[in-house]
Amino acid sequence: MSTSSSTPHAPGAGDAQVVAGFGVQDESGLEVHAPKDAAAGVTAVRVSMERALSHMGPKRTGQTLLKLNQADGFDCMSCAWPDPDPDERHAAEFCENGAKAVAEEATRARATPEFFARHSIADLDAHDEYWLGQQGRITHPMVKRPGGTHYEQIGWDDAFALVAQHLQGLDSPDEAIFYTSGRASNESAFVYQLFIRAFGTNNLPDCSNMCHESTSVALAESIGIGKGSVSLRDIYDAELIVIAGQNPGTNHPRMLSALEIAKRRGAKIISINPLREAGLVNFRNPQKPRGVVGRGTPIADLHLPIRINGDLALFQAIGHLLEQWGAVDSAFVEQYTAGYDAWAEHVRDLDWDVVAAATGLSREQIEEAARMIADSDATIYCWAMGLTQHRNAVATIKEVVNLALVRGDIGKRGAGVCPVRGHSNVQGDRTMGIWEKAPDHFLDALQAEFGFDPPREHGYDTVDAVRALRDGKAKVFMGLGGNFVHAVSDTDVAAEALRKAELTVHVSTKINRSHLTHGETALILPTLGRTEMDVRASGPQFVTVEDSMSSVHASRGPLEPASPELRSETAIVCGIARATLRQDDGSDVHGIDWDAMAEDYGIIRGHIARVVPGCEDYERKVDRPGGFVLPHPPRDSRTFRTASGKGEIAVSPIEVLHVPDGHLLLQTLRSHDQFNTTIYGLSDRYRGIEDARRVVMVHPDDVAALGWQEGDVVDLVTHWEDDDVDRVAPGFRIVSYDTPRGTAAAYYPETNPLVPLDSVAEHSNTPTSKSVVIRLVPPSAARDGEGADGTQDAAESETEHRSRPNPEPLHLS
Ligand SMILES: Nc1nc2c(c(=O)[nH]1)N[C@H]1C(S)=C(S)[C@@H](COP(=O)(O)OP(=O)(O)OC[C@H]3O[C@@H](n4cnc5c(=O)[nH]c(N)nc54)[C@H](O)[C@@H]3O)O[C@H]1N2
Ligand SMILES: Nc1nc2c(c(=O)[nH]1)N[C@H]1C(S)=C(S)[C@@H](COP(=O)(O)OP(=O)(O)OC[C@H]3O[C@@H](n4cnc5c(=O)[nH]c(N)nc54)[C@H](O)[C@@H]3O)O[C@H]1N2
Ligand code: SF4
Ligand SMILES: [Mo]
Repeated sequence: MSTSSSTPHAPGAGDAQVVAGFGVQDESGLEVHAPKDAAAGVTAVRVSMERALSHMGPKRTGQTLLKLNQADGFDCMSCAWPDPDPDERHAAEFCENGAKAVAEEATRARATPEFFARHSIADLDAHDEYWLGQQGRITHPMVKRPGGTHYEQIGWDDAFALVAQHLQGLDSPDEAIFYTSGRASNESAFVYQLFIRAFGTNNLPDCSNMCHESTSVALAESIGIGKGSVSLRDIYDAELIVIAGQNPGTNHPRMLSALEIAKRRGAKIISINPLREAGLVNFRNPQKPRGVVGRGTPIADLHLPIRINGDLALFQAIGHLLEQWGAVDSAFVEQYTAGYDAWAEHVRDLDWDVVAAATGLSREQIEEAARMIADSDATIYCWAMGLTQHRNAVATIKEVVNLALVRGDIGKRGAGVCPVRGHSNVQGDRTMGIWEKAPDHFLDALQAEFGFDPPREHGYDTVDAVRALRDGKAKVFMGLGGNFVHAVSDTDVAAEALRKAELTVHVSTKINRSHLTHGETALILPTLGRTEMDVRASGPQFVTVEDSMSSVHASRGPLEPASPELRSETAIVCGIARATLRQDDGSDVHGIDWDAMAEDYGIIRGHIARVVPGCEDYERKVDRPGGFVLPHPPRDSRTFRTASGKGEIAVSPIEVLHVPDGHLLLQTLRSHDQFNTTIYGLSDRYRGIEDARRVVMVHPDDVAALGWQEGDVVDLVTHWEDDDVDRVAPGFRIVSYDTPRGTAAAYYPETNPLVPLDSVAEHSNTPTSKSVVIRLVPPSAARDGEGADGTQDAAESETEHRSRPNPEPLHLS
């Protein structure tokens, strides 16, 4: 065992130090280095190529990467960052994490029926997400029958009949839940919501409920549309870009190329983040000599190391200063907004002590940011999960919009609001009607097109879906992509809920935890991915997607499918719909021709053109290079379809999250080597953390003040007063890290057991994954054995949820 040094792990700290030999998990190989101060560069290129070659081999690597994000190729399935105009694209128009996503999908590994015969479900469930993902693409439809221990092969028609039989047997269509993850194409999403509504429910939870729902709610109320108002061109033209609660170097890497262009044209950048994320410090563009051999491009001009959840207070303090300085666009406010006076009165009353407590920032730091905003004639506000996953997330985002509105930064070149979406087509899925609260005008259009009366009552979102399964109100769960049980909060509760289902159905590319946390009967329906050719009876098909900036375009996969048995998501959904809604004479209840849509996606696009606002003439517009941009009234004409017909400036009280002594405020975030619940590897390169995921990053002074040392193994415990349960995520190693005092960070999904199901954002019901109050306690092994300190606290409460430790260390030695 190597020895540890307790040198604080802060930027600039020295060479690599190996931390091992502590506590109960010394077999894992955690390695801690100083965090990087630049993102991308040649290492990113090397890692992309290594990953691609090892998973796909040279031929598939060439076939895929050269078609990635090209106008005649396929859309990157990783994040929703937009592509430059077709004439501005490079031959290699992708990033390291795009290449990893492609490699993960286009891998040569296969999980065949023989594989499932060799491994019982219990056996598979003993492995971690990384191992599961490495087993490769699922090749055949698989079923687990009641009482069965293994998944066995099943034919497609039998699988569809099985789903139909369960759905038809329900007392009400509302006993079924249909989840969507944001990788589904517009075509598959459209037929999916059509089927679900034709079946008779609005139970359409999606990953957005856990992601940017707070954004959608806040923007819809403030500016009348739940989407961002900027284009890539605006980013290039901005004078100032504010990036709050987002880690683009890892999660939207090509955003750095856009920021680099903006910087070189004179833009300033403010980063608001508890962590000094590498991509926000410096970008080494591998496409440019300065990124390969030079010093790269410094990104943030000002970094505000905000305390977790301090953003509402920060933006309000900035509003206060702008109002005080008279740095308000009065003409814009007068003509286009409502609520200014009440807001001005509210922010005039600001209490700087409260701001200091909430943000952990000095008044000078906040004034510097406000001055930069006051001096800019075109500011863009970008944000992601660091703002959306808190109790007050909707209020926080409205406060961001307030700044854009009082400065006249909406509907102006180089300015606007820019929520940066996660999944590559999460925004498109919503546009296509994947929404448990779809508005009446959408349902009216559906009715006019298809002649049936869609249900109007709102359905379950993700949190309500778990509650419904838990309480026996829902009996069938279907997921179009995603890994529901591992993505949603309160893992133990969610797993128990899903296991109560009579039927679980997953349309998936690869094995994941949700297949192993199954209902009495369970189906895995393997599907084509974006990298693959989709040939139907009418010929080769393409699909369409919408990026974070409302640009819609076509995607065509270049590869032979991973198995001849695979079907497209669209064909699978149509198959289930046909089987479920078929009458005795073989016709569809509502006369919908599912077979025709499955064979020719052009027919679906014809329906989309007539049902979805802004999609008129869809077929022609999507198939031109670069596609088209959907209308956005505030951006296009400063038209606000809100209650008042104007941009609403909202008033929100600041509340400071109370963190008792001896506790920390934990955020759960992504490493550089994962896509949500898919774990590509164990390297969080930019943060200098290698070969381990069960780590908790804590400020060195807090580590000492709490009586620990770096490398100690602890359990993370949170106490949720509402149910008086201690939730425990066991076995995390402490890494000293430059995060504000009193805060901590650890990876998702390992930390999901800590987020109580009922701990959600007000108005959006999004789990509060970025503000969990925790204690570090001695590991359960020590507590169970000797009653060491901490035992008392954990044992006091009535119940304790202890999540099964992820068996990761086995794979780390
Ligand atoms: N490679 C890769 N790409 C991805 C994904 C992936 O897993 N891997 N996931 C995709 C998806 S679905 C999404 S939604 C996006 C997510 O993209 P991000 O939102 O960038 O993802 P997170 O890792 O959750 O990072 C949140 C960031 O917010 C900061 N933060 C946390 N709490 C606060 C706070 O209270 N205030 C402020 N100001 N900052 C805070 C964190 O330090 C971190 O930098 O990425 C998408 N792209
Ligand atoms: N604690 C905590 N929890 C979080 C978050 C957090 O920051 N912290 N983030 C939340 C966010 S932002 C999100 S978006 C959710 C993510 O929630 P999900 O979208 O449900 O999760 P993913 O991990 O993206 O789903 C991965 C699975 O999708 C399947 N898949 C991959 N490609 C395809 C495809 O082309 N078609 C089909 N049908 N299936 C495919 C594979 O089987 C893979 O296992 O998690 C949320 N949960
Ligand atoms: S920025 Fe996002 S969409 Fe673009 S290549 Fe990278 S991962 Fe893919
Ligand atoms: Mo997301």
